[in-house]
Amino acid sequence: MGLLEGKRAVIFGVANERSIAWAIAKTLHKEGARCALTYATERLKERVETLAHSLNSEIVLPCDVTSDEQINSTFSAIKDKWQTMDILIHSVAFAKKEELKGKLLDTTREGFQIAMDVSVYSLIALSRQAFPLMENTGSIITLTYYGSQKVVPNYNVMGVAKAGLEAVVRYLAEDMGPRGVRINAISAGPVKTLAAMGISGFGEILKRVEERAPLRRNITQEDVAGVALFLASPLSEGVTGEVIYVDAGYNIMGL
Ligand code: NAD
Ligand code: IMJ
Repeated sequence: MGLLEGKRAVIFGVANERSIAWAIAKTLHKEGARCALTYATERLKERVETLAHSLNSEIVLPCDVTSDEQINSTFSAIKDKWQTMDILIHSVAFAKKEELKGKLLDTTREGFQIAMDVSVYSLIALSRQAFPLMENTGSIITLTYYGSQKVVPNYNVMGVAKAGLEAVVRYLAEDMGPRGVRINAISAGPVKTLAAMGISGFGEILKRVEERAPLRRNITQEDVAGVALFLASPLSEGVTGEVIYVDAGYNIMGL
């Protein structure tokens, strides 16, 4: 018997087979969960459908999280097909590439708004829709990064967004806790995904982690998926509002 037998998960953030959300989807499926996948743009439709079919996933829906209309139709489709759900995975972030270099000082109002809307407000909007479908139990999981706590070169507006995201996790934990719905963040170490492509100096960052992290290695998408499984399952029934680091221990070091 899997840890998630009979559970239903809705997963946001699969773009390709390297996506952290994809590793999470595979792990939840292996433990018996049924998975619905969503994709951000038509360009991703075919790839995400192919990945979904490999998990016998019966639900694949378009959802750009900046659109209230698309969020509404996604959750009404879930309600029609499943009536209830148990797990929500939020593995979504975006900032304009110009904002992820140079100085935070040069962040534009528009660049700030986009990063906050896609990467932070979306967790509130998706949670609000998922909450009524979760019946006296439920687990919501989002992905964050250490650049929310300490200055990481070039992370800039995304660091500010992730700080906001982590605060959202705490406030929503209090809002939803009384009905048994939990929400937590996983703070992942750097991983080579689409979201890490073209980031200048990413190779050096990976090397630095390998040299300095207590485990002397980088993490994989599967390392993240293992902790997501724990957070999605009854093993973590007493845990909510937390940020759990999956970074080979990098964040504990002082020097
Ligand atoms: P990824 O590019 O595979 O995933 C990011 C996802 O966000 C994509 O699927 C993309 O389609 C989606 N997205 C962007 N704009 C969207 C929109 N408007 N509507 C709906 N979806 C949208 O990369 P990833 O590394 O798997 O990133 C997933 C999460 O993990 C992100 O929150 C990221 O900040 C976080 N994270 C990544 C790393 C890393 O080093 N890769 C480290 C820590 C945290
Ligand atoms: C991203 C930028 C700068 C430094 C970075 C990252 N470091 C890490 C990341 C050190 C690990 C990856 N990360 C944690 C993210 O959250 C990435 C988010 C992201 C990436 C892109 C790239 C392509 C694009 N917009 C993006 N928006 C958000 O156009």
